[in-house]
Amino acid sequence: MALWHLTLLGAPTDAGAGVAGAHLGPDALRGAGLARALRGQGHDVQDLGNLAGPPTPAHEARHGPHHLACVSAWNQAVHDAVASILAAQRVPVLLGGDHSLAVGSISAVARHCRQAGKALCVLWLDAHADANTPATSPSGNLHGMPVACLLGDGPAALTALAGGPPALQPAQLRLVGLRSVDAGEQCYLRQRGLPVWRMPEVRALGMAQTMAQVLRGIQAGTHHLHVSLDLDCMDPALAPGVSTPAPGGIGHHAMQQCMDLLAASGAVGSVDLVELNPLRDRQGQTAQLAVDLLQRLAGSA
Ligand code: B3U
Ligand code: MN
Ligand code: MN
Repeated sequence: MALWHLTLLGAPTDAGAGVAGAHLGPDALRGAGLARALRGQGHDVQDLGNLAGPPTPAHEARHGPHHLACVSAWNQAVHDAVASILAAQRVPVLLGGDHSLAVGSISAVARHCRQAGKALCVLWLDAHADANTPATSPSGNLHGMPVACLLGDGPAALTALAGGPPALQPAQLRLVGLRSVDAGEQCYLRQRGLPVWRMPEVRALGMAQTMAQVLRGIQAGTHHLHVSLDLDCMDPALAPGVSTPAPGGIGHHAMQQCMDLLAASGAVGSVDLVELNPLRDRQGQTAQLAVDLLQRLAGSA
């Protein structure tokens, strides 16, 4: 296994979620010993601390997605910070915060890959498709829209972060673990031809076979694999500390296997660790699990 030069970056906001608490995620991950655990494996770990950004407004705007200005400000900050980390040849690990922040991080990764001549693939581990647009969203919450934003469909303040063309094309994404998909999202996934492995399929194939399909054609050296890990992909019995739990998720062993296979690919170049909600956690069990998973994802140096 290779030594990773990791940079942890906290984005303490829950402005994209409909439930309060994800803003406490970065510090809960630190409290669970994230940096220590990774250093213990031999990795070089830098922690930039938490980004600054606006507080989540108490009231929603009457029209459009909730807290768009606030979410955009956080995403701009995340974009700029992730771009600097990548320019320094380090692996950014974004500690969320809600999943809307992936627009900023992945937009920066996409720009970086364009410049570096690397093929980008994004693994989206999630119970949800996060593929609503403002027109289809049943909630108005922006953490349900980042996939569409990254494909160019969403509020301009977010889609523009990629700096020109959309950050991603559908074939660059792989969505795994889905089991809560809205009607509008179903249409969107089909229309855009997004590669999806829903829970029944993951269960039927097993994680090893699922990941073999997900990782087909991805090679260390030519490819940059971004892992966007929404902790609600796991079963809530295992990982209760999330804002929008959905039963029937990925189990402990399968999740560990998934991380091990990603580590073995040698292609992981950036990570989002999002949607931890410490207010819903039980004795820090979800935060602890997240630390364990990130350790496996980085592998032993
Ligand atoms: N699809 C729903 C629920 C949801 C999406 N992402 C999360 N929850 N975390 C929505 O609000 O768009
Ligand atoms: Mn998500
Ligand atoms: Mn989710």
